[in-house]
Amino acid sequence: MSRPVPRVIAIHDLSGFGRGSLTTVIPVLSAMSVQVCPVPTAILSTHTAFSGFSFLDTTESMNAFLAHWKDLGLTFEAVYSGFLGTSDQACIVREFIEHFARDGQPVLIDPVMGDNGQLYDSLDFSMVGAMRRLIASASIITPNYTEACLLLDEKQPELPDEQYIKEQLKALSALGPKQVVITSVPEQGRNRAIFAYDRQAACFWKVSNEFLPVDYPGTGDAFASVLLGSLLSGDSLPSALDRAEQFVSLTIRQTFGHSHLPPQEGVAQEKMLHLLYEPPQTSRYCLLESE
Ligand code: PXL
Repeated sequence: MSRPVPRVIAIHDLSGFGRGSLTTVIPVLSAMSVQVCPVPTAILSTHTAFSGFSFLDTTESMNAFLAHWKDLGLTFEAVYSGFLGTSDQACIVREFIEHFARDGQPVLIDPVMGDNGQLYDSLDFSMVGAMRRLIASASIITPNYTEACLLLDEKQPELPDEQYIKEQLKALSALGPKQVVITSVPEQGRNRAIFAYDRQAACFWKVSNEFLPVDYPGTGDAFASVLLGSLLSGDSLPSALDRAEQFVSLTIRQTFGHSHLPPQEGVAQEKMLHLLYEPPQTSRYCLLESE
């Protein structure tokens, strides 16, 4: 019998302060009527943009979750991974995928490694190779522009043209995932854009967003979570992009207006979750010319 709500395995860290990873994934997907079953990859006092964070490696408990969930015969509608505590954990994520997505369930891998041309503190370059191998098991990936360049071992051109990004999308798809989304791509006028590619449909899509002079950690986690929730509800890839972009942009604008709030604390997502109860009211995506 089918379930009233889809169930997702969410393999991300739990950071106690500074919104992001599981403290974003759980409320966002729950608001979209998805049951989240978390597998913490590490427990941190804050995300890594704060100095002095504590870090507990939970690799052993990931193995225990996997074994127990297999014993229980649990089934899930998707597997979703993000920030990993160590590069060795990529093998465990692959085991979750091999067991729990063996009937073709969607697998979204957000290869969380860095932003603005830099790796996050706590990670080293062994994570790049591990993520490159892991995305072979994904059906969809959502790197930001920095992560796309790391995965492809490319220098990061400051202002890539559309052709360059299309080549990146195809090259990443050739590593395994049939759908690829690259976020935070720099554009003229300091705007950022999201590009996407669907290999089977041979289509490229783009959604641009307006520049604000601030970076909030955790917005990539919100983006990927809304995207997955939207796809699981039956939306097309471009509609899911729209929905994720609108949620993140509106949440950033709502937070940015309160200029006294420290950006490290993340976006005021709690005020905006209600947007996820309804489909979006507008659509802005563009279909780009195919090759
Ligand atoms: O939002 C990505 C992310 C996830 N997990 C941890 C992080 C970050 C970004 O800074 O530090 C622990």
